[in-house]
Amino acid sequence: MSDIKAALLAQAIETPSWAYGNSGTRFKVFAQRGVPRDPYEKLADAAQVHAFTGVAPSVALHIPWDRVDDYADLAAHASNLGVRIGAINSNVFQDDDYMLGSVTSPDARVRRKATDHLLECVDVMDATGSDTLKLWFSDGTNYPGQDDIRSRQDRLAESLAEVYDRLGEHQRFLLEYKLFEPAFYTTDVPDWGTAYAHCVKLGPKAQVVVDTGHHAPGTNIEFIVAFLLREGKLGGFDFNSRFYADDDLMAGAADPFQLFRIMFEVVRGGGYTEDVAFMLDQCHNIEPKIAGQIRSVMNVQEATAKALLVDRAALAAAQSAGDVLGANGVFMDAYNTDVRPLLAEVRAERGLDPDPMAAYARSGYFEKIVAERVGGAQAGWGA
Ligand code: PSV
Ligand code: MN
Repeated sequence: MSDIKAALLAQAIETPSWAYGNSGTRFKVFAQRGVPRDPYEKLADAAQVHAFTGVAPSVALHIPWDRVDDYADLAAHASNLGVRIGAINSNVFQDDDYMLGSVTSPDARVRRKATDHLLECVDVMDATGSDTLKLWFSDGTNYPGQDDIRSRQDRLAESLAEVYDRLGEHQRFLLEYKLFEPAFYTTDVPDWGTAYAHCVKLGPKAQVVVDTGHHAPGTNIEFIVAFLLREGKLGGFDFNSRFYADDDLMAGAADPFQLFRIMFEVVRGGGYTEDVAFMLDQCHNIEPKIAGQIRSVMNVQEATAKALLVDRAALAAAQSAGDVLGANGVFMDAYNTDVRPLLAEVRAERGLDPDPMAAYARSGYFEKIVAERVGGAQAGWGA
């Protein structure tokens, strides 16, 4: 048990800056009280999640949503708050120029502009000390015949190679795939296989990131995780929950069993190290944001604890004996264990309140930011 406790204490779950800003759907972005007005305030909120859970020490930025004049100053601010800058997320999907694609656009000028933005993100990594660039492309087409599918792959490969060459010794990029949206006919990086093929060709600093919301319903995500880990190509996760499409709901809220199965493959595949980044990519459209992040972090912790509890020796014995029901029983025993007392103990051992949700609610932080953050423009999806 002490091994499991040590492993749980060592976990690091990265929260996204954009989770603290206002968000919504294409129908309506709802404004909530106390929401940050700038990246500095987003970091302050993220630091609360770390303060109460002890396992959320880094914060992902999204450029240009988190653009500031002085990134070194932003990194110093993070450090003063007890957190650090995590992955830098590029954004080549919110500019009129990108209507027909960014790095895969048929227009060479647009491709240049998009690649230059990705290179700018590496500059931000240099200035903040971040070691991870996250690339997601909304590129694709809406109609058959609209553009040449294969040429778009060539353009993608060309841009990725340029960015890859710009990476420093301790930097890497994670290529994210997504089945569809906003493109509805073809998407240029629609699945893990496409992302994997590009990353293999580029080399060890290119890895795949699995956003749990980016698959067709029924996809066996843990198989993808097992496969990528075996190939040394799993760079990390964007955890979130989905009921229908890319819903970006709280991790572990829709299907905690799936999250457990994924975490089991991570543990089984030796990915429970710093090399695989456990990031959240979610929005809190209708629930309070900081508390929503704390809940999500706790959900990931619970899935992790259950995955660590699987009796691997008993499982292997049942598997090699062909004992189908026995093996499934070992697996389900771990899933059905209530790990909340164990996690409460782990937190207490770290000097934290065993109940982060209640401790945060008692802290008065929410009331403080509601009172203080008046005036200015609240950060929202897109800023
Ligand atoms: C795209 O849907 C995505 O998952 C990418 O990670 C983006 O950068 C992020 O969402 C923005 O919320
Ligand atoms: Mn994502």
